[in-house]
Amino acid sequence: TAQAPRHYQPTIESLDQHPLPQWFDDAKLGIFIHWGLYSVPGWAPLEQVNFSKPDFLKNNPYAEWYYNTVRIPGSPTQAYDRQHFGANHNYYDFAETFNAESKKWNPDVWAKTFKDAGAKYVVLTTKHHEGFTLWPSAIPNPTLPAARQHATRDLVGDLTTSVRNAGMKMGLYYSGGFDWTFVPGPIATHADFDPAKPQTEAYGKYVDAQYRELIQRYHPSVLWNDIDYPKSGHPLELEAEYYNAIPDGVVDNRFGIKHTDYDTPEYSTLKDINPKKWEECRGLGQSFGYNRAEGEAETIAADKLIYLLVDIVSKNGNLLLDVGPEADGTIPAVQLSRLKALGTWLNQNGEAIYGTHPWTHAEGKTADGIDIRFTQKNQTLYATLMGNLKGSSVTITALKLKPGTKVQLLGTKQPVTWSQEGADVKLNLPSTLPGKYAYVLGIGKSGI
Ligand code: FUL
Repeated sequence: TAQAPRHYQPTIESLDQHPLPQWFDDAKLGIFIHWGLYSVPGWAPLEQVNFSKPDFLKNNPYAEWYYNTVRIPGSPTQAYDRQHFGANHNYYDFAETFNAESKKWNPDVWAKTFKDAGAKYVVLTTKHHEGFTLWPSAIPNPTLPAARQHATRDLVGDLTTSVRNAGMKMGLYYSGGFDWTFVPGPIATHADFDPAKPQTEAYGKYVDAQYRELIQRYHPSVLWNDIDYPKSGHPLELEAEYYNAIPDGVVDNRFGIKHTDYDTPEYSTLKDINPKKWEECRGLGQSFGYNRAEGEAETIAADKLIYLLVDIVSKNGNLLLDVGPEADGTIPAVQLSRLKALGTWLNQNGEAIYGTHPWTHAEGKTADGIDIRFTQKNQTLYATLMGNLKGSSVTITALKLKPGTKVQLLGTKQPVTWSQEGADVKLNLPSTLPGKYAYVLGIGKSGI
């Protein structure tokens, strides 16, 4: 990694000098939280995320887009809203309920849940597209009455404290591009995206000032901007100031400028090892915000979730896995069950995940068609077999080991014996396999 300059300047060249902090590369798993006024109705139609579908915005499965979707004539969200809250309901009325409910929340419980899931960092929405801020900002929103523009409790500060006490890094999401209190939209088609980005001087100042407030108050380890940055604002100055204040912080690629510490595919993974660090974000279902309509069937299965993480890490990515809590901070049981399965698996097999690097290639297969993902660390190559192993042996195709190479199944003490069979390696497995879903072979690398 390059030597960090002592002082960053507001230019792309200077920002590009920022080395990727080791902690972010090593972390592999973060928890994303979408929590806001939309958590009160907490509803969206059960659709698959697919931005290219013509009616995507009318049937938007992202529950955090509630205030937008509700204003698209004929949308299922509009029908839901009328049925539950009446025709004359104002979305920002939810502020009262949200402020009352979120007082019940215990941030230490979240921090423990995320830590137990194996996460090394947390990213919280401080302001989503709706414009409501999760901290009592001193920078007034000129478009809303004070009681409706921000949380009365300092939710950002309280979670930051709990997350740090639990030994994780704390990051902050902020929607710089859309703010429906400044330009309400609605955004009904893709053509509405650009005109919905507020560009006034006042909005640029507002965003610049709120970001500075967030940095000064909470010293975030991640600035996760969304959509874009207002043209009337100063993203280069902001990022330079941020790095000068927090040299081991990271910024994402959604500030509308060329510089980034990492790329952020959403509900899509990269197909091969990417030299540039990346981070996939997605919900446990098809929404980031809480959607009460989602249950077991709509939530990613535990095995698929583990394969997703393993696949991403083998290709130089992190997974920023989103939970959508209810207004009072309750994380739905179906989401908790997935976090628990992930944590249990990582507790046994985390050695093959945390602090690893991609190998020469990411993917492999067993002779009976089970997918393998490779990672490496120090002197060990890790082969994660993503499926149920049958029988007392397994063959990894197209892998050559030197005689005497030590192989171990993570979660067991006994060494695994093996034989080279032409281009393939046949490994003899213990009679009972440890854990579930995916099995990791640690292969002494000096032997490859
Ligand atoms: C998107 C937003 O529109 C979604 O609501 C969500 O916040 C996701 C992480 O980024 O662009």
